[in-house]
Amino acid sequence: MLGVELLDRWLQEIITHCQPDNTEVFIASPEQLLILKTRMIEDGLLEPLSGNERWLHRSDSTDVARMEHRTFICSLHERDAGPTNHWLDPQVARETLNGLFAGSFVGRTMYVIPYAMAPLGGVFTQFGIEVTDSPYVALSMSMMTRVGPDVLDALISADPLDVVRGMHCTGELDPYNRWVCHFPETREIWSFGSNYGGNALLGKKCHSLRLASVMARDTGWLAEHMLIIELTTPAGERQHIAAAFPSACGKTNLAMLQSSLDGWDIRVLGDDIAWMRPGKDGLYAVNPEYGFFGVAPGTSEKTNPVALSMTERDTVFTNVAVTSDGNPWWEGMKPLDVDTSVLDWQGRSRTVGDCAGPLAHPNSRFTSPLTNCATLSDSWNNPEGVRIDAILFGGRRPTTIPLVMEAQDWTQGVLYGASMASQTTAAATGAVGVLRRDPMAMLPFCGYNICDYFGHWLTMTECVPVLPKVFSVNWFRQDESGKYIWPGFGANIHAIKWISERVSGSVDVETTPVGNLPIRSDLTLKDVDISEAAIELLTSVDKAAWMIEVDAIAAYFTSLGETVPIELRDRLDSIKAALR
Ligand code: OXD
Ligand code: MN
Repeated sequence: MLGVELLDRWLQEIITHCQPDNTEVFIASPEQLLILKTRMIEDGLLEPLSGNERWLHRSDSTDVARMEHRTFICSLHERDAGPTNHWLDPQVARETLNGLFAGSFVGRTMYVIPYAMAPLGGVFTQFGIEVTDSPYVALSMSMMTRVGPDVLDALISADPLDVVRGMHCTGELDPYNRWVCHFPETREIWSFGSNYGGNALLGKKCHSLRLASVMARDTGWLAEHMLIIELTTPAGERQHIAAAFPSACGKTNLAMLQSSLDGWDIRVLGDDIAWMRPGKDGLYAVNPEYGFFGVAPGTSEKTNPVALSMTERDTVFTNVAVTSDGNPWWEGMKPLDVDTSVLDWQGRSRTVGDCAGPLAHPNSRFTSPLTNCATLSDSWNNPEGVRIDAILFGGRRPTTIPLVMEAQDWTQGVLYGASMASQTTAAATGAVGVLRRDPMAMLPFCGYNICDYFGHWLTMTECVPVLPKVFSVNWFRQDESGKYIWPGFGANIHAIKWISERVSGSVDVETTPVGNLPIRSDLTLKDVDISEAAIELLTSVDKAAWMIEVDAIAAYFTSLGETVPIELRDRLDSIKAALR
């Protein structure tokens, strides 16, 4: 039991250094959950809402989103963090954070949370331990990751060097003294000064993306910011799609899309993260998470009825508004009368029509277990994963990028991912609505040099027997007045159907230098309220706009430095030449 001894020594060092009043190994047993929730209610950290096991948590008003400029990759060599990450010398990081952690748990309980990412018992399974002084983190980790006696037993038998060790302290919640540090060489995460989402629930972005992407580079697989869905065609064929979109661009909505087309069915496996490994006949994927941490505003009967009904029980809401009858409310939900009184996300008494800003925070969230979802695929807990047939890359692009197009080969597919761009959202602090490049939607989550990451994607041709087809999608085209042209949401099934038909080889394409476009008559567009002119715009290539786009991508690659793979640069050059 060398593993237990090593992990125990690590925990003892933390106890000596951080000095908690008590230590509790948290395996989310019913008794532990009851005590935890009771304590949180007493301390004002949790409020019961109406309905079955629904809870509200309010975060500090300065701690409402991921903070990318306070997130660091502490690799031994600066080059390994690359041009898109903030690098911090690991020794400096350790010294600084050791200073902050010293005595920081005094007067508090230290929760030790052994967790697993991915279904137990397969090649994908990984273990981690998060140590935290935050009951909110303990509760959320028990919903977002696999926690329990079986996980603890399996973790104890795992190689301790493979176990990710995460240390989290709420600290003073000072935004200027907030640190989310990753040590890829030792598989450690040290997080101080935040108690929100991806900053504090270390199994999510920190483990499953930033550290896992490094492990994936080293051992030949992919850790990606992608949803996974399962599609059943009218012919009964099952296909699986993984799709990358930046934060708050509709991944949860697409994952829970309900088909309005006869014979087509969609099930969800995950809405945020996909781990994908070469398998016997393709690329196999699992969702490492155990719950959904969805953006609440905009989730409605129209956009995502599945998510809405999922949140009717066993759900923790963070930073939403609350109606006088104890129901959660957010912008986009059924409108309330203008003089209805509600408590806003900070607990202030307001009226709906008071024009004093949003009632729910734009990045307010719901946390629900996967098993709450009525459209969950029956493969969700399969340790082997599912074989991916198509990969989608998409962002918020008001111009240029068509509704859907297919890459002509893997290199062009990687180019789609590497050149992705999107208007920024409230999921991270900073300006909203600014177009920025977000390669593979991994800009904030790739734990190593992004140029090496592109190269790693290109090597998949050597280890995956049959590669998925790659597509670019864009639900966010706007007209001159800024109005969205494509209705999105339920209408996206038409793009998905075309993608599926391309996978099964039943429809042809129109070939262009930037990719393969649908033949207009193959897009059935039943019940979609859209003009012919708009469809023409969404399914054609504007050469002048694309010349500008290609130059912008080239400039972006130049800004990343010399090591962007030559295959991608050459491909861009040949697209440019063909557009002339
Ligand atoms: C998330 C994010 O919370 O991407 O999933 O920010
Ligand atoms: Mn995400």
